[in-house]
Amino acid sequence: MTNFLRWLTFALCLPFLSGRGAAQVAPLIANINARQTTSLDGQWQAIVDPYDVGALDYRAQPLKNNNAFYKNYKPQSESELVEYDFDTSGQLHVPGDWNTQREQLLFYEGSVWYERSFDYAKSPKNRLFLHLGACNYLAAVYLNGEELGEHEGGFTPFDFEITDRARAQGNFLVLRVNNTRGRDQVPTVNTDWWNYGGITRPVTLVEVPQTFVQDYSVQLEKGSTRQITGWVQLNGAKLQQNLTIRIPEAGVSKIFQTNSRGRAEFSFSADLTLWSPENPKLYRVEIASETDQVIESIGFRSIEVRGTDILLNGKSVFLRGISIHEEAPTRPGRAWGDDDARTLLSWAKELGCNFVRLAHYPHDESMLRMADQMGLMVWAEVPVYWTIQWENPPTLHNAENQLNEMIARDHNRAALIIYSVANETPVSDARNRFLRQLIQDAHAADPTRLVSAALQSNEVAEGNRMTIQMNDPIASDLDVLGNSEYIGWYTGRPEDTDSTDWISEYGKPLIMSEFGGDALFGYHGDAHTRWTEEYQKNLYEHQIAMLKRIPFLRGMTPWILKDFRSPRRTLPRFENYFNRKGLVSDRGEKKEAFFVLQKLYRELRGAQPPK
Ligand code: GCB
Repeated sequence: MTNFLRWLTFALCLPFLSGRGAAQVAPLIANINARQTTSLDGQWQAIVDPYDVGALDYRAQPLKNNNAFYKNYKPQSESELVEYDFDTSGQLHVPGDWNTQREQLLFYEGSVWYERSFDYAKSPKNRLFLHLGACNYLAAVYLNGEELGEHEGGFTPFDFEITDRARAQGNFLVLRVNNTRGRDQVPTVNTDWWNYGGITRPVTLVEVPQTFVQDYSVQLEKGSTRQITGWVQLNGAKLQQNLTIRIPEAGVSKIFQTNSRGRAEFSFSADLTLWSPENPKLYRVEIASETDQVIESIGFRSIEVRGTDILLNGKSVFLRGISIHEEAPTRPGRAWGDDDARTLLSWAKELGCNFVRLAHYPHDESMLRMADQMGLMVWAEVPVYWTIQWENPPTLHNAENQLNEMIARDHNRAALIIYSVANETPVSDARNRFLRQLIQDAHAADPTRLVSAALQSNEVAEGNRMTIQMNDPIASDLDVLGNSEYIGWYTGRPEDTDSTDWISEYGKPLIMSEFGGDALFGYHGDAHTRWTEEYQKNLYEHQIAMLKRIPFLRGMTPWILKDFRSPRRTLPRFENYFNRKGLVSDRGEKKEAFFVLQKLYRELRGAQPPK
């Protein structure tokens, strides 16, 4: 079956399955942790369904009878045939990837059905939403035997309104999550990370008033360090309301009115202590309408580009970064929640970082909030990775949707300074058009932040020196250039960096978004023996010497903080399905190269880039 047909089957069976029409994915509710919530995390019943028998009959037609798993049907008599049973099918923890919860699911790609029951007595005055932090990759969601809707994209949150569908007692929620890779998907079939499937982030019931504060932007205006400009969006029947925005510590208390569409736009000045890695100051911001109130922690800082400089709060800054995959620090599987975020970001802090690249897809919201608190600037990314179907309009639509969902969730985080729209994508007219659309979308959704992409530059050999010229047609559209290179690992020897020069005609700042090489922790040898810590250390030393000579370099995020699982990495002894380019092993042990980078970052701390 082609991917398109697979998705079509997945999507088409939905409307037939349920009695009522499907609810839509609701506009995302910002900052759900500040609302009245009930967690649905814990052990869920789970049926592994590699042939999708829970959705399709033996003619591959959508199932409409009680054999459809979302009905959670029980036989009514001893003679009735029902070939599934959630209650006796085993459990999976939510949140969590299924791959690392059962040995036989390590490489599994397909459907798993999840079920859990809950009681919930909501106030009759209020509305109820179901919030899913992330499900990889496709999710179809059903409540009490009726379809709520579906969602595509493995790393962004989505909500459904269930006000009229949930009952006080005996609800059952069923999800079909499918992580089959597809050529037309985002990401596509080919990646260098584990395709962890499942309900990988928390599931939450959110109770809000009839008309509630759905989302807001309270941010410094681009280029300003004291003008706060933003908007508030109400959702509900009473759209025209008085609205108060208070920042008590800064002495701010302002009153606005929302218009007939429930929106208020505002701009006012304030005397603020600015957020920075050295002083990650967060203010308590209170947004109150007549019917609802939300409390947020927001930091205020400006981020701009001037020539080849990146200016944080008006001052040139060098981004001392590291790339991070969303893998748990010291146990197998996807990371989620505050504890994992704190450990991963503490390692980055220990390295001396002021910046992290959250590769290659949106990470859990807790990473962004923890970065806000710990003082780490963030590069956030969508999984437009390698060879996306550039010519396929649904693929573009999907990428745009994932980008917008990421921005909708994170646009109040001071830590977040750069949106990256792509990673190492081959230049073509169709690709350029696709990425230009994403760049435009990011700027339109959030004019205050910078947009970048990890590019790959061309090498031009001249005598015994190598010149690498930044040249990519989309470079002109980006605020900051990203570039990934693997001199000393995939090309040449680490020493080749000694005779490599970089040029760029764009007059823009460059972040070296990747460089590195693999080392197995504890494996030692000489500096030219692959997989040794000495090889990786030597590579870092030579890379750093080269990077210091790039006049327009304003940051780097070497690849990568921690070893991570990848199905592409089959070599026994050294890889064993792990990419070993981590500075820290999969068990949290620091390799020698960690200390090389740490030394550089200690030197650079506080130093200004060359003028
Ligand atoms: C890259 C990719 C990254 C890989 C890395 C590698 O260029 O962006 O996802 O994991 O190289 O180790 O090859």
